[in-house]
Amino acid sequence: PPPRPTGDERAAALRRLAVATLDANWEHDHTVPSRTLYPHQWSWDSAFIAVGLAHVRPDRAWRELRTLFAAQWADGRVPHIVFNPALRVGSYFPGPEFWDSARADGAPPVATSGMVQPPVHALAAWLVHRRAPTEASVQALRWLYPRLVAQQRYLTVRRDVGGAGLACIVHPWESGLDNSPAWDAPLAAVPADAAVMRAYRRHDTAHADAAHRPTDLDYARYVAIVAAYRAVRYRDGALAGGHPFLVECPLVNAALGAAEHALARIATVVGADPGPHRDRAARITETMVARLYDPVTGTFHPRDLRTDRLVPARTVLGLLPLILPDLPARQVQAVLTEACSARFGLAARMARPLPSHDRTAPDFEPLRYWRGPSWLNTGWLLWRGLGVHHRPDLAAGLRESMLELVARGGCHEYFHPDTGAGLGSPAFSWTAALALDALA
Ligand code: 9YW
Repeated sequence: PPPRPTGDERAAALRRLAVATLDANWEHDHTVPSRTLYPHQWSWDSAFIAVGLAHVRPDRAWRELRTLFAAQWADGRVPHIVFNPALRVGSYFPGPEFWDSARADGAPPVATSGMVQPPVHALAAWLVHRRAPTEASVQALRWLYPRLVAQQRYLTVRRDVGGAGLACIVHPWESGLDNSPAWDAPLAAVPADAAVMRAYRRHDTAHADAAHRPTDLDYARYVAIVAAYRAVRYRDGALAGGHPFLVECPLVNAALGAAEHALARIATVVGADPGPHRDRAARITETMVARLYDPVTGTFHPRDLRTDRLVPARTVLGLLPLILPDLPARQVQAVLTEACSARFGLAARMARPLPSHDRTAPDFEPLRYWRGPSWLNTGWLLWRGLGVHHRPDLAAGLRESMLELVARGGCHEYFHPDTGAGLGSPAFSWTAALALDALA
């Protein structure tokens, strides 16, 4: 066998690969997640990508965020996809013609989707500035700050369907973990027929193994939910009255709370008052503990607002509230216990990568997208949470496991949770970006 590379050699090779991947995926004013599968701009991808770009091209990191926020809607929503008008029709499903954002009030001139993704952008903006603070980064924060505040306001006011101050997602895609088992129970109530998909041409299954992707029945439901939201032109006023999918997601709300903490820091740089951000952050954390934490399982779960019940599935989503700096000690301990259990296998020396779903569950699927495989972004969020809550031993174990995945498999979209083999797109931007950040 060839000699094992030293740590320095591994790091240098990894850095070269990550930089080359981000360069190849750069498209004028933003980065595509993957040239084949996802050729437009995605919202939370751009936040992770900016965190990585900050280490090599801070100018591009700010450009990435500016391009995304230039497509923000008048009501403050940051769309989950900004379509590249130069691409031919049919390069992604569902494309601009399906979303039809032009007919919605307050949509930007460029075509976008009508939904959101986890609001990790304020955290990203803060990390980009902290990595390379310059006059240009202060200017960039000045431009972004009111837009980030509007994004928070949209989520906590217009999307507060439950009335408790948390944001509600109206589609599994808004969680970023499209086909997570977390959505099975709420989705089962959405009427749909797999035959619906005969009317559409899926693009993903032409570029990726269908056995790894959401099923046609999943897609039929995804399409039915978008159709319901599109029919009211993406207005949120009537959601409570009958929208088919209404869920409070632990990741989206943890990101919301972490964003207020980041905004408090950004506020001090741009000369605004950090106080209201700190107050809102404290309220979000308290409300999450009251509404999404289950003392019996010792982890966080989504709340299905249509039944007012917690979803029983134990997925990686339940661990991510650890990114909240003010999470009380009891919940920190409980989440660490869950993370270190056989379900997720977190350890100072990890035997296998962190899975996206409980590996002891009967519906754990090692190859199917968010139902088992390991993803770098959820690993990175947990890694940050371990840093925030002073667990350098576990943080080091998780970091090593993430870097080893990329060093062996390349910048894949996701990885086999047992073997670490690379799966999905082989040149995926957030994998490259977050590896760069973990290396630094
Ligand atoms: C799809 C772009 C997006 C991510 C999502 C991920 C996937 C789109 O890709 O959704 O067609 O499946 O689930 O989190 O932002 O990388």
